Amino acid sequence: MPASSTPPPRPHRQATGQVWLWDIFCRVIDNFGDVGVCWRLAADLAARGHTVRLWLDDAQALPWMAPGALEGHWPGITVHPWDAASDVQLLSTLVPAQVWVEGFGCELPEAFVAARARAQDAPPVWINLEYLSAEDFVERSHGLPSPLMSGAAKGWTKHFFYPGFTPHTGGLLREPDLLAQRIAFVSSEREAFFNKLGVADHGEALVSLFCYANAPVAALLEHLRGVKTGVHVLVTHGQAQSAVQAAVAQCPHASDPLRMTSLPLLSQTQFDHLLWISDLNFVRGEDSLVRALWAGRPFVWQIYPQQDGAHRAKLDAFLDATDAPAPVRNWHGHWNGFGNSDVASPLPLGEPKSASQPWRAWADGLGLQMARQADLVSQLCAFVQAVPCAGQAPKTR
Ligand code: TRH
Repeated sequence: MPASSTPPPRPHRQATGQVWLWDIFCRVIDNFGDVGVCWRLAADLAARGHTVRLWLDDAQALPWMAPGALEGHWPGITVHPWDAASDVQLLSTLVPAQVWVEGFGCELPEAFVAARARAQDAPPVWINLEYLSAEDFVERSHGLPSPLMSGAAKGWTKHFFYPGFTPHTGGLLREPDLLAQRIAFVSSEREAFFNKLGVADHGEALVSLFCYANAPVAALLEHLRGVKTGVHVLVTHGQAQSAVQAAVAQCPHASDPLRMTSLPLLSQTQFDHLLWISDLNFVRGEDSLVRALWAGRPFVWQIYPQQDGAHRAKLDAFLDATDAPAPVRNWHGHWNGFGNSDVASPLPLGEPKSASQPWRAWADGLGLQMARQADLVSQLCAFVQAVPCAGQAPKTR
């Protein structure tokens, strides 16, 4: 199923309160999460009636992640190459935005900032959108101002905005109708999903696999082989498929008698559908963790590995903050290389369902609990609205 076969959804444009023009900046460090989060933010804002310019240093993921994005098929969003933000001639023609979002502290192009400062417009509300974490510092840092002491924007203020899992953070990206869409989808669309893939669905337990190349896939396949009702593993494109190939190369029968399907790169919408129909989701990074949480299905998260091992504290903070039961902690330890016991708990698949009740209850309860928290875009708009200079319509050129 080529990802581009799915036309982009026509976002439902509804202005919910004041709307603004946003400049969102995103540098791709590696993998797909930087652009995945920034695109999702842009699409959610545009669907609520805002207008967004998304400045990207690497847009190569957009054609499959959001078909039509580069062609301007998503109302309210235009995508711009990073270097164009330093084109003074171009900048002189642009309407100044009321809000700037610096994705993951990516540092805006100096020429872009200088051009705005020269124009003597009211400064934008400048948001530094940080990475998602459940660690304690997030609540302490969320919303803090950071006055700029030098440079073209000296005297302006940046504001730190932290996504998070508690009411004292910026919340999680969640489109207004997402949970209703998921409920409608699961009851009717599993067959359509497989038909689009051109793959037969024999009713086995479905496991989606989105992981980094170093994930212990051979051990996972060994566990899945023990599931009596049969398992169909849906392997996402890229590192997960490489990890499976390495496991099978190491042990040729590692995947027998599992059914293994290698997926093409899916759009974000199709990726959500994959998570919604699966019985167990292996996700990674940041954005797919949140999407697995909204899927309400048992999941295992492979955290983005960091050189200094800081990711272990981040993982433990998540498991503590969500009060993860023992089997969930056990598998997260194994899957992330922090296994604190030799024996992995049973996975929440097959029978008896009672054995995996704690895991299912955790996953289901987590999504419901987080859905009671205002979503990130709603909180971000309220935050922007509350900043004194917000909404001052800069002089249009
Ligand atoms: O790809 P990631 O590992 O991205 C990571 C993390 O964001 C991490 O925090 C960051 O520091 C690092 O990049 C630089 O995982 P993540 O965050 O889940 O992003 C994947 C995105 O790709 C997500 O939006 C889902 C999307 N996706 C698709 O749309 N289709 C697909 O087929 C697949 C596999 C992913």
